[in-house]
Amino acid sequence: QSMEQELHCALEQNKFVLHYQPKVNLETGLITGVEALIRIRESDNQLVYPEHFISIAEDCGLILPVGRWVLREACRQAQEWLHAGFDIGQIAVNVSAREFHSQDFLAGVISVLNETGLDPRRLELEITESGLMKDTEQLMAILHGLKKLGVRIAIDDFGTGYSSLSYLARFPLDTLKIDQSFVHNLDDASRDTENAIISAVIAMSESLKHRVVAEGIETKQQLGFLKSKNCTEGQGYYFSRPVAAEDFTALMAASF
Ligand code: G
Ligand code: G
Ligand code: MN
Ligand code: NA
Repeated sequence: QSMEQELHCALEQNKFVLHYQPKVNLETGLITGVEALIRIRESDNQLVYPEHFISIAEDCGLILPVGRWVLREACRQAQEWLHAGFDIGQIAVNVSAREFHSQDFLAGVISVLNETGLDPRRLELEITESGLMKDTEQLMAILHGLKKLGVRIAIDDFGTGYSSLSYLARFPLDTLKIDQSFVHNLDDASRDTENAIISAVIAMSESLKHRVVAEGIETKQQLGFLKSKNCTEGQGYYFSRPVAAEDFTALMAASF
């Protein structure tokens, strides 16, 4: 069976699941947000990870229904946690360039928010730099439309694309997520470069009044370095791997 067939099948038979990873305040360790990450659950309970199917879904167009499912399920789950009294901060959803540029993207977001009753200010959309590379009026209209609703916009994997800072500064963004490669390489001989890049991104987000989130924190040393650079938020295995919804509930219950 081809992956494309498997994706069709996963949609029809409800085989997608979301796992959740916390974003934390690096000073207090408290949860500031939660990122939803998609997987396919096979009939034998094995998980298939997005690296094996997201680019295929993008190529064949199935990313549109898949993305809609992700958005709806993430908003539904966020609303459930909020009703149960857990302050999850924002729920963050990854959005592919192809979804973001589709005609009815904004209408889709509005309809999911209405359906689930989630406060738009609770939603953050993560888009990669390449997703913002088409400088069209339509792109600006979508960004401002989201902004007007109160939905936050984050740039994911920041530092790995080729967009110029002057280009990025024109967009109404809320958050920059420092790509995990910079954080991981802090341990290597090349750390002067990573050090400089991370410092520059943090300085830039301060002056643009954006929030900054460091991704892929795995060690106490990496955490210490980021704190010394006044990085306020982070995410990574050091705090928690992405986990199933019920495990995320337990994690929140334990931290209050
Ligand atoms: O855990 P991780 O393997 O979950 O994710 C790998 C990659 O897949 C990341 O780049 C992430 O942004 C992407 N990804 C995860 N979930 C989604 C999703 O729901 N939609 C899209 N478009 N990308 C996702
Ligand atoms: O591109 P995006 O940032 O959305 O993807 C996040 C990806 O990074 C997911 O695959 C997630 O499982 C993974 N991830 C999250 N934290 C860590 C970490 O501390 N180390 C590593 N190696 N991967 C991580
Ligand atoms: Mn992401
Ligand atoms: Na990222």
